[in-house]
Amino acid sequence: MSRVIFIGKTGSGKTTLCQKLNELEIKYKKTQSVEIYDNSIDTPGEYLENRNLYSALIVTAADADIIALVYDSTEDEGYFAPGFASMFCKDVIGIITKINKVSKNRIEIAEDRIKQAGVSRIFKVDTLDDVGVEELSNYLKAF
Ligand SMILES: Nc1nc2c(ncn2[C@@H]2O[C@H](COP(=O)(O)OP(=O)(O)O)[C@@H](O)[C@H]2O)c(=O)[nH]1
Ligand SMILES: [Mg+2]
Repeated sequence: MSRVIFIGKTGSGKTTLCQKLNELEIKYKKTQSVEIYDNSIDTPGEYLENRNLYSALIVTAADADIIALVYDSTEDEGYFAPGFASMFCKDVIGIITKINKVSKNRIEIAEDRIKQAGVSRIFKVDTLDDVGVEELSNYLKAF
């Protein structure tokens, strides 16, 4: 299995995805630093929210095979600037989370924004409800 790094705002669902994909108990824990799991790398939301920390993201991403931009469909503000994905010279995918909590329209807005960031593929999941996670997991396993 390839190693994926999750990048996204605080609260977007990165840690929950790590726990789910690594078959761990799902429990809330604030991510204070980079955390390495068997097949995933979890990052604190601050790395994305603070531009001065972009270099930390790039260095941390060097250890991953795939970059996943995690986008919370319940949030109004998009944090990924157009072309954000080109910072990394690797496959960059987009993951839209919490899709069971929002209307179709909001998911489309999220898709639009994350497409502009330059992702190669988009996965739509609700990790807590176990929607779309298998498809994502299969993609990562086959990569
Ligand atoms: N309904 C729903 N809640 C989610 C989902 N993913 C994460 N959450 C919740 O959102 C909150 C933040 O998740 P967390 O994984 O800690 O976000 P992180 O800051 O990106 O690591 C937690 O209360 C999770 O239970 C999802 O797909 N659906
Ligand atoms: Mg976290």
